[in-house]
Amino acid sequence: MRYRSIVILTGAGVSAESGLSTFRDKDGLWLQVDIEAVASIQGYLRNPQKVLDFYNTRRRGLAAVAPNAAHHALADLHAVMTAAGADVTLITQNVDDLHERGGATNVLHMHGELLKQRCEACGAVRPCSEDLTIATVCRDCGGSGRVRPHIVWFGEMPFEIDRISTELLNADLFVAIGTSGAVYPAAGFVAQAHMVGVKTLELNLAPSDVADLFDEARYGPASVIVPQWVDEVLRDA
Ligand code: BV8
Repeated sequence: MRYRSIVILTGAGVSAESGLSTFRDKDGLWLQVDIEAVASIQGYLRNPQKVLDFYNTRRRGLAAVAPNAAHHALADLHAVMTAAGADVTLITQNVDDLHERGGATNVLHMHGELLKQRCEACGAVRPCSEDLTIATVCRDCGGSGRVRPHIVWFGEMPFEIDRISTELLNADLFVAIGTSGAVYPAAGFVAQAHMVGVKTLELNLAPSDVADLFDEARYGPASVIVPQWVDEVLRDA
């Protein structure tokens, strides 16, 4: 089938084979730390340096990993389909930069990015490659103690939700890749798509929490099943 508008949602599973921990698998991040203590606004207000250190460690970890075949295949899909006049919207829950390093452009990071910081005092968002501390000074307003990771914590509104809803309404295919379907509103996108007749596909290592809502599903490692799926789509492009 020739698609004219594909919306893709990725989760931690697409970066797993690059060496980044997922959250809810057997050795996942949320089994190693108290999720509320390090990924919620309450945790940040209670102990900001603890939260900053959690993200400092993950930001430093990016230097040791590289994009895998799934990241590269999704970048190729976007490039070829847009050149053919179709739309591909790549939404990720991931805060790493592997989609970009795999060649993707216009990635929509709905949960924010490890390599960006935001000043709570003036709202300025800037690139962030160094560790943040509670003494970090904002280069825009000069305030200190208010610079945080540009990350969406539990209880905070994800970015670009309205734009995502519009893209879902106008799509003819919604694909979820490497996500457990445990976190909302992202886990609700398949239901939103299904309600308006958009075809839905799950590409994952194992069935997600919302697997039964998908029209079609393929299971296996992302580095194998994503390039296979992209090749099929591009054959019909
Ligand atoms: C909000 C920060 C509203 C960044 C994250 C009760 C019911 C429903 C909802 C709620 C509820 N109580 C509270 C809520 C809301 C809450 C929520 O959904 N909680 C859940 C836990 C119940 N959601 C929120 O708080 C969101 N905000 O709702 O705001 C609002 C409204 C008005 C005003 C203000 C607010 C905010 C959600 C974002 C939170 N931030 N992280 C970071 O630190 O990284 S979420 C966290 O989970 C990560 O960001 C991650 O992106 C996200 C989803 O995880 P996955 O990516 O799916 O990873 P996971 O490990 O779970 O799964 C990996 C999958 O990959 C598995 O399926 C596995 O099989 C697969 N896999 C593994 N290896 C491979 C593979 N697949 C392929 N190949 C492989 N090799």
